[in-house]
Amino acid sequence: MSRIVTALHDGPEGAKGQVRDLRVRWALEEAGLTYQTRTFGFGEPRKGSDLADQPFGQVPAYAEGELRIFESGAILLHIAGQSEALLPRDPAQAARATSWLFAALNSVEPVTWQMVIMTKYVWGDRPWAADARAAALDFAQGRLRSVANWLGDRPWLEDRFTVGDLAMVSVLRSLPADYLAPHPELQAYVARGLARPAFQRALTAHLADFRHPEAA
Ligand SMILES: N[C@@H](CCC(=O)N[C@@H](CS)C(=O)NCC(=O)O)C(=O)O
Repeated sequence: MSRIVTALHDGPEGAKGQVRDLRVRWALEEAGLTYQTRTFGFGEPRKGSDLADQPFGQVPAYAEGELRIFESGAILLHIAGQSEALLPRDPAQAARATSWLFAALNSVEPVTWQMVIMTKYVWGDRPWAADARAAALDFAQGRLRSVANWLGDRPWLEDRFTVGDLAMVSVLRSLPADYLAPHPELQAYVARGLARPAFQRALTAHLADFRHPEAA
């Protein structure tokens, strides 16, 4: 079965090591599934490739045989469905893992990455940016506190590592270090996730694609 993940081979400062193909690669590595990548330049027109049919023109998109999927969350869920390493067989446990996948991408990522980073890098020169950033930070810290309280001293969000942790760690690791500083539980949790050999393999492959623009 062929599997292809779209990724970027260049991008703005800070994109390297952060683009969301990384979480898909991580899931594939955890599941022990092989894949190839197709890379694009940042903002490069992508017409002419069926994998460019990501409705928002973004990466990652994913092809598996004839199947085409977009949105990192949907891709993660699809991959997790193929591997007990990511999704427990027990339906109740699988539902909990799925809940955390959605929580990471729906309740945490928009308020942390989108709001906080947008007010700094994207809207940073607007006159209201500083106020918006302070408010966004405050709100985001509330969400981080909720995750930290849930986690307590447990290693993972539920009884074992699942795709929910993969998504949550992926979201949290993208934050500037000082955002996590008030939450040692989250710092330890992220460190645990990043120490997984599958993440390290995924990161190495992600960085390798960035280092070789001619690989497109
Ligand atoms: N909600 C989407 C967000 C995808 C996204 O933001 N992709 C960014 C990289 S992380 C992108 O493609 N940016 C480059 C571009 O739009 O050309 C997902 O989770 O897949």
